[in-house]
Amino acid sequence: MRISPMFLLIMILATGATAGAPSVSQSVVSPTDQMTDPCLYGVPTCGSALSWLTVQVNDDNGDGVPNVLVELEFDPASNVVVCNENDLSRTTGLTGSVSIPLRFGGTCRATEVKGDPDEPLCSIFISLGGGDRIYLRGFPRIVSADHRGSKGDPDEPDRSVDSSDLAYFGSIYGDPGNDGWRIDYNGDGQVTLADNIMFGQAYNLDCE
Ligand SMILES: [Ca+2]
Ligand SMILES: [Ca+2]
Repeated sequence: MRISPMFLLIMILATGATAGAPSVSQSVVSPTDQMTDPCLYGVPTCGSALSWLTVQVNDDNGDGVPNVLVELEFDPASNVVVCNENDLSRTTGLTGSVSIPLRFGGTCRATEVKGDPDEPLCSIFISLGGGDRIYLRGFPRIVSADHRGSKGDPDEPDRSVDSSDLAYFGSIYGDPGNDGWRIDYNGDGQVTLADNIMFGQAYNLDCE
């Protein structure tokens, strides 16, 4: 099923946790909290260790909050294509940590979608249960190695990384300009060999 990019939510539902309530400032989202230009990097593949988002849910004392449901939610108005929606819900373990595979194609930039650079459209929220939800993180970008399609619409991601994506990647890599953000996969604010290597690791992978 096709889901478009723009708005990302993580809902964390407290389910009988013995620690305190989740804290926004004490929780840590990796690797995006360590990035200069934070982004979610998706690789459309099954069973790959290439790209994960790890959320360490802590309470006000910095102690991990176990048994909390963390859920990624993409805004239907975006054009991110997810491999399997079942990936998007995971529960924190005893230490309060949960890792979610970022298995999707497509690209999103909040400022392109709504034209407002101050509006954090690609975001994470924590739900504390009982219908309460609080904002955790915002991402200005969602990127992936899947830019173009060799099946169906050639201008849309198709859940696989092949020669059409390589051609697109190469065209930007040679002259990043204003499109450089689309292939800055590691979120360091630059297009370098490191991004090229990440693309190479994703090449020939798909959701099957
Ligand atoms: Ca593709
Ligand atoms: Ca980079």
